[in-house]
Amino acid sequence: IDWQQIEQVTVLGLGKSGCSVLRFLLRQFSGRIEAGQLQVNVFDSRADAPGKDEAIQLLGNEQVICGPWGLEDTLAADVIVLSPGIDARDESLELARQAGVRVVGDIELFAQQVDKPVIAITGSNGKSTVTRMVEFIAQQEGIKAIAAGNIGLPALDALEQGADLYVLELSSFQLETVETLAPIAATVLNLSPDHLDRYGDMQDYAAAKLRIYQRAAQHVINRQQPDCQPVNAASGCVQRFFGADAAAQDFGLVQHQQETWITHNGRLLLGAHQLGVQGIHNLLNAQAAIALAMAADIEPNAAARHLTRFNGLAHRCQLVKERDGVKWVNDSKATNMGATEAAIEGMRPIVHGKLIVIAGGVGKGADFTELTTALSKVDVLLTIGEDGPKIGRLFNGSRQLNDLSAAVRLASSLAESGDMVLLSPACASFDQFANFEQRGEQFAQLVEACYEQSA
Ligand code: UMA
Ligand code: ADP
Repeated sequence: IDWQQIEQVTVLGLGKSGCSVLRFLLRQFSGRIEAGQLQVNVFDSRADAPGKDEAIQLLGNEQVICGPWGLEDTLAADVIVLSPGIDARDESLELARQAGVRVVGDIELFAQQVDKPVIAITGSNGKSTVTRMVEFIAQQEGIKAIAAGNIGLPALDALEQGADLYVLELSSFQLETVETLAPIAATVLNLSPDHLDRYGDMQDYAAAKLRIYQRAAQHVINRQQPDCQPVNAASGCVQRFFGADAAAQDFGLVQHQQETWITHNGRLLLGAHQLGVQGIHNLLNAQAAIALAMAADIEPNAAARHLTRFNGLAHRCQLVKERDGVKWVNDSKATNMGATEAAIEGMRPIVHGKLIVIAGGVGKGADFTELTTALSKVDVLLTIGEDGPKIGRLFNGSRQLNDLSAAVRLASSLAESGDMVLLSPACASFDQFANFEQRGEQFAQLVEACYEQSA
């Protein structure tokens, strides 16, 4: 973007990304903005947009519009900076694009400014875990690394803080508007149905994710998922592969003395027992993180050693209570089928009694039949939320409850020593909760309350 030529920027959305974009524009162009040479307008369809007060403070009342925008607004801009939560297929955006208006996101603005290496991570599941793993490995090596993007800290705010390595978690929405991002390494960890309310089909969703590979110097590739493979690679691009199979080259998994091990180039690198996170899916996450760190010149042996001290993230298969032989596991971050499938597959081998699963919420257009195989490994299924019944239909004898509290109480009355109760909703939370964090925290509190009452 040749900013000297730009006279009007329209920022759509006043959440975290939108506010970070406003702060960025004011940092970069305060002179031109004050002189009236560059006009910045911002829209948010919510009357009580989260960033409204900050935006008014930064831009003044006139420039901040909380209410719907129309074609005349999008056509008036030279550049539109779109928040990821806003559907880029919106007609007023489509027509503006056709009329020559540049439509970008915060990540593209970041890409045009950043002068330090970037590692970029996407996938349907595991993004946050791998992002934190890479950040942790790099920090342990003494590199000033910051994790940003979809993980919560807007990329432009991270840029303002300054780092020597940016580890970006990117969603398909963010990738839709990325053009020039050139990471030192990029990965699409895996693909399973998600966000199908925003995409025509899986191909559209995959195409958005695969954009991450476009200008990456190194590709970290899931060997076992053909739809995750980059469409093409520039000459000189280094490709490293990972997967749950045995592999003579790059990263694989083998059984050795009754334990699963990650191998690198055929040699044992890291045993499952040495990792603080459980399940095959986390071994794949570790492989990807080690492979990505190699692009920052970190030796696989060193990266693996650091990962032995990496404790998992909250709300991802997190043990929140163990009492009277019953394990309570919070996997509230499982907002799609792939995550719940991984949780059930990962937990089943370590549960000697019943596996009691609580699922349901907002299904985002998913066809849950793909969960049938995983659900066949479950002993009791309790469902909640608007799409709970869609999941319940796949399981003989499932029970739909009014809310999480009722589900926890019923689970508690059913659970005996050796059992596990796993909250892994396969759904978004916003029908009954503010977000997945609140759902997970409530779960932990409800579990505590059960034991307090019975004490
Ligand atoms: N808005 C509109 N019209 C719409 C939709 C939204 O005006 O049609 C407004 C909302 O009223 C709100 C603002 O846009 O005020 C919210 O913007 P946003 O939904 O793009 O969210 P941000 O607060 O900017 O947060 C975004 C990411 N959110 C989404 O992609 C939905 C955050 O990821 C990310 O952490 C943050 O940028 C910083 O980079 C969250 C997420 O849920 C965790 N991501 C999805 C996921 O992981 O599945 C993709
Ligand atoms: P994301 O940022 O992509 O949502 P997280 O690391 O936050 O990923 O994990 C989200 C959910 O997916 C959690 O329920 C977690 O247990 C599960 N999960 C993590 N890694 C994987 C993986 N590689 N494959 C499938 N599920 C995974």
